[in-house]
Formats: sequence, C-alpha cells, structure tokens
Amino acid sequence: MKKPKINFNDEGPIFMASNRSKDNCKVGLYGVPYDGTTSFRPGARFGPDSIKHVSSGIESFCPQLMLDLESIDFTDFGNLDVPYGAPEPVIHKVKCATDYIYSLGAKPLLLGGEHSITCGAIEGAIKYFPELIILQLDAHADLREEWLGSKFNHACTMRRCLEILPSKTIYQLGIRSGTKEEIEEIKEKKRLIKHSFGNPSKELRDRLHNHLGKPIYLTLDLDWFDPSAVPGTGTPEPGGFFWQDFGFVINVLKEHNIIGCDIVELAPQLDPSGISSILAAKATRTLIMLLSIS
Ligand SMILES: [Mn+2]
Repeated sequence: MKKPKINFNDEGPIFMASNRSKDNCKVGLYGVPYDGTTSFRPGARFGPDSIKHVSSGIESFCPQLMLDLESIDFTDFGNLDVPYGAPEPVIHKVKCATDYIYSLGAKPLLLGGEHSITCGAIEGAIKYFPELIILQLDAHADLREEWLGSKFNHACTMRRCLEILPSKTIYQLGIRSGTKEEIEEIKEKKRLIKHSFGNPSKELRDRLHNHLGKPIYLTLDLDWFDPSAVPGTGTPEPGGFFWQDFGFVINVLKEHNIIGCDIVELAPQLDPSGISSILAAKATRTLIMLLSIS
C-alpha cells in the first residue's frame, strides 16, 4: 500500500499543558477517532475529544510519579484524519502516523478509537524496535482469527499484532473474557499474567523482570477496568479492575523501557456522569509521564 497523506486535524480540543508545535517533542499524542468495526455499542470515535475536553479538570501534577505535565515537552498533534469505513486504510494511516512520531525522535501515545488501531501502531513501532514486546491490559483476549467477516475487527487485534511481532511476545494482564480456544491459548502459551483485584502486580513484576531494558509497548483497553469505574465503553465486562490496580501496574512499568502506548475503547456518550472520560484523562496524564521517564 502506498504511503497515505498524514493529516492531523488540530482544530478540536487540546490536552492540558501540551504544545501544538512538534519542536522538542518527547511524547507525541494523537487521537484516532475511529469505531468502524465496533460490534456492540458504538461511540469510541468520540473518545479522543472527550479525554481532551475533561483534561483541564484534573491536576497537571501526579502524586504517584511526583511529576508535573508542565515540565514535560509533549505535543498534542490533534486527531488523525481517518476514513469511516473498513479498518484497513485506518490501520495503515495509524502505522504511518506512528512512524512519523518516531521519526521526530518522540514516543507515540494514541487515544482511540476502538482497539483495531493498535496493530497499526505496532507495525509503525517494530521498524524502530524489532525486539518489541507488548503488554495488553484488557478484559478480552482479542485473539479471534476473524470476526463478523473482518480479520481487522477490534476482536482480532492481538492476533494481528502477534502475526507481525518478530519477538512473538505478548503479555495479557488480567484477561477475563474470551472463547474457550482463546483462554486455553493464552494459558498454554504463558501469555496470561494473573492479576488479583486490590493487590500489587507481583506476577507482572516477575515476568517483566526478564525483559528489563527491552522496548515495551503498552495497550490499555479501558474495559480492563470494572464497568462501575468505566461504564463508557463499547464492550463492558463485569469483574474488572480499579484505579489503584492501574497504579500497581505503573509502579512496575516505571522501571522499564516503555516506547509507546495507546488508550482505547472510550465511548463517552455511554456514560452521562463523565467519570469514564475523567479516568481516561488521568490515565493519559500517567502514560505521558511514563513515556517521558523511560
Ligand atoms: Mn480489546
């Protein structure tokens, strides 16, 4: 496929404390307002703008990491212009946009959008980091071969990532939903990392210890959180995690070399309280900081 024209639309809201200029950019934030393969409750295309809208309501300082966004050089590039239809051209644009961010010497943070966009980011990242490994926080395994007639449906995104990932190393934290085959596979291949609610991520710490210094890409599907914490998502799954659990994960990841992240599946209009967007904005703040220190 030939290289598409990458165009960021920066006329919408901006994430607090960020720049619009690419000069000195260490972390490059961009939205991918796409939800074309959503199979249950649509609306993730509104996720990036909602995160940016509510971001001014949270502090720029993070007590966990003792960092302030005001002292980090990061750029909000706006939203990637994407066609609303089949996922393949969108994923290809995401690959090229991610490649562009790395070419600036910065690390990408994508705001989805649905989960299908992740394999575009991975394709962009492995050109720079062939040893890349992936950590997935998600309720669902996302390992279907195809779903509803598409190999690039959001329910297939980790299968597509595995196919292109040279290291074939994906860790899937606290997955609690999938087909019998998916769950058997992630246990058998030792991809599933157990995480129990309210406890430090001991198994995550132990498993990632073997990969100290290796490039890690973090994909955060917001349905990893419990639906009571994040009701604004397309495929909610009871029995999930809370902010404190995310804090435990960050405590592990801050020792590692995190080279890119995404936050996907926020469908803000499904949560009239707006709390889902606020949690997503706080997660965005945390991941900007994580990318800036690692
Ligand atoms: Mn997912």
